[in-house]
Amino acid sequence: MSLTKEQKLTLFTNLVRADLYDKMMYRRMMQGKLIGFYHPIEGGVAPGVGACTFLNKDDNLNPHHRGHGMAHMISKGIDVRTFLAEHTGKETGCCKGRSAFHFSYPDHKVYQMSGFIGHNFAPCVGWGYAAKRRAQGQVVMNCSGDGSYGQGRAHEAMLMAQNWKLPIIFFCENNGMSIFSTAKEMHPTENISSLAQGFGMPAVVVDGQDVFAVAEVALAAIADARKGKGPVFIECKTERFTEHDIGTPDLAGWEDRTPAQHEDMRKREPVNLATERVLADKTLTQARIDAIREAALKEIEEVEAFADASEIARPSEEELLANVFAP
Ligand SMILES: Cc1ncc(C[n+]2csc(CCOP(=O)(O)OP(=O)(O)O)c2C)c(N)n1
Ligand SMILES: [Mg+2]
Repeated sequence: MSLTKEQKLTLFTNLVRADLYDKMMYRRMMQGKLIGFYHPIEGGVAPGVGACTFLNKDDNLNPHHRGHGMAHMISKGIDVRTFLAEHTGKETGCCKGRSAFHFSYPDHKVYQMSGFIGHNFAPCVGWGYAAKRRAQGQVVMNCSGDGSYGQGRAHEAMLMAQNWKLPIIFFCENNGMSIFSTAKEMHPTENISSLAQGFGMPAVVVDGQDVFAVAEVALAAIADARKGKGPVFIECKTERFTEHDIGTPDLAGWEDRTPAQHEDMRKREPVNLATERVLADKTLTQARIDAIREAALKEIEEVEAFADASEIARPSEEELLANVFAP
């Protein structure tokens, strides 16, 4: 499935936005302006954009925790002002600033952005079952990392999804690491997607640094799932350029790599790769690329101003005590 010029433009714009938003989040965390944690997405921004840019608003999305799902969710169309306000602990946040980074966007069928690894598999089966019963062509984009596929519930979910031909895309963002453990230590096979074979589920491995390649396979999987062909497993080979989360030392993988390996990894930076592509195939001119970047920076300025000017989250005593069990 080859992409149209319009599709490439949309993907490129979302990629640039997601990358710049990540840099803003990193900066704000270092400035002490965010509550909770931040798990940077630098180097791994393309899979979320490729997977989610062409989802419909009423498709279910389980976003990956890296970047707190920002690449996924801005591509699906959430209002980023409420994303940043949430992370800044403000009343205008999507969950009124109560959540740090465990939040939701029910209007966009993002019912959980969660840091609990593997939490997504059981609900995704439920959403997939509901989508199949509704028969309106909705799909479930179920994103998670290589780390989550060691969990039993991932296997149960794949079994049920394939058995019942549910419209679920098992979208694995394999950056080769789970905090301090490498995927090589955790998985006996080179490709995590080979797990899908055991369930007779189609699987594809894609270069996760190439947003256009990811989008092509995602579009094909979404189309098949909408037609009722059942689940598909997509494995994106991607990277994590930074520490796991800001403040956590990186004891395996990242620090163990030699400077030369680091340099090699960074040669395949997704925004640079996409820029080379759109210039080479004349999808965009340099002037247009500069304008996209400028527009994204302006958008970020406005988003930050909104979050900074908003009221600090102050739950009332009544709210704090509601639903608290007291014997
Ligand atoms: C159930 C559970 N176990 C352990 C953790 C601690 N933890 C947070 S992120 C993470 C690694 C996740 O690795 P992966 O799924 O590959 O995503 P990545 O962070 O590499 O993008 C772990 C083990 C957790 N959050 N939840
Ligand atoms: Mg990982």
